[in-house]
Amino acid sequence: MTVDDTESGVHRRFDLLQGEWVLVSPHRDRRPWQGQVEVPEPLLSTHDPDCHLCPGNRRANGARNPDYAGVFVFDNDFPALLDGAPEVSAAAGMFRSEPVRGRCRVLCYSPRHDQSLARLGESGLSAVVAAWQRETIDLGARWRWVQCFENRGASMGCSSPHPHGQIWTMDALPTLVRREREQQRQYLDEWGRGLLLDVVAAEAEAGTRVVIDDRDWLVVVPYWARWPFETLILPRRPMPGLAWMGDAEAASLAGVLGDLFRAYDNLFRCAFPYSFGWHGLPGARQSDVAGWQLHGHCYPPLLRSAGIRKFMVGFEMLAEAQRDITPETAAARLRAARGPHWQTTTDTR
Ligand code: H2U
Ligand code: ZN
Repeated sequence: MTVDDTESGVHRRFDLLQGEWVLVSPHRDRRPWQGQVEVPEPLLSTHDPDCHLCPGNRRANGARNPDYAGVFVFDNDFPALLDGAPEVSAAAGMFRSEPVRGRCRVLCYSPRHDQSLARLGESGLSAVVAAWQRETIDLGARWRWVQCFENRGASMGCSSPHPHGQIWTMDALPTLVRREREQQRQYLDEWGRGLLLDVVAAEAEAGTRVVIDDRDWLVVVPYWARWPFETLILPRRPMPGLAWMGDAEAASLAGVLGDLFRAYDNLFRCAFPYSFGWHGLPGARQSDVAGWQLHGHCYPPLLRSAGIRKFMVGFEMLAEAQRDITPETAAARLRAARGPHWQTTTDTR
């Protein structure tokens, strides 16, 4: 089956990075929808006196934020992982457990409450890219895994509209990361080449799933995407993690991210929700490096409009992931949505 005749045919695609099948049912986004409709994000002011993340404001634990001007990084006041002596010991057998340590940080992208990756502009985005790189290198000296990520929008469980992401570290490899490491290792053993470098070459040649074709980066809706408008951000050269990225690549990444997140916002003319994050090695541990290539995953839930999202429930929870439009259609729609942010012409702030 070629890519072109998949629009009408139900089929499965294999996710080489996670080692899982994805069911593709292209016709299914035409089914009637009388279910939940997402509420649009409200218009935001540049500063919100009640926001825990705005400059000069008090956080939930009473600490006061500095009057910061660029990015601002602090230790999460409600961390999911703790850096102290473990309070539990390992247990073997049926009910297996192990202690885990880590540190959680919060990264505010901008002092402006109404900003977002889509609207930061290149200098603002460059500061965010530099912060991801700096934090990863600093934290990577101590921790086995450093996870930079962002949940954007109330529908993704984001707790505050202030533009921010999070950084969690762990002294173990998280489950999904371990799986991707095994897949990349296996591919290297079998083919003698890096999986994601081969994906870059194949996607660039096919072109149908490419969203942004930059000199240093390629953004695609991956062949095996689960979420309707899911994208994968890939460096064009071997690059195990953010620490390996050069200045020119960091600058082009800032441009690429602005381009991508504007396209998302433009697609349904809304503050497009998503979970986004980097999978990159924090340091040069030899055993982890084999075949590993840095990549960014963007998982946005919206399907048909600003109000109608894809739910990963039922069959997806019990059997396997299923998508409703083809990755090729999604990529074409994202390509068409690229350009200036839809609010730049109507925004008078
Ligand atoms: P999310 O919006 O993705 O939940 O991230 C916000 C994080 O900021 C969240 O983990 C932290 C929360 O614990 N936070 C603080 O550390 N201090 C605060 O005063 C508010 C929120
Ligand atoms: Zn704020």
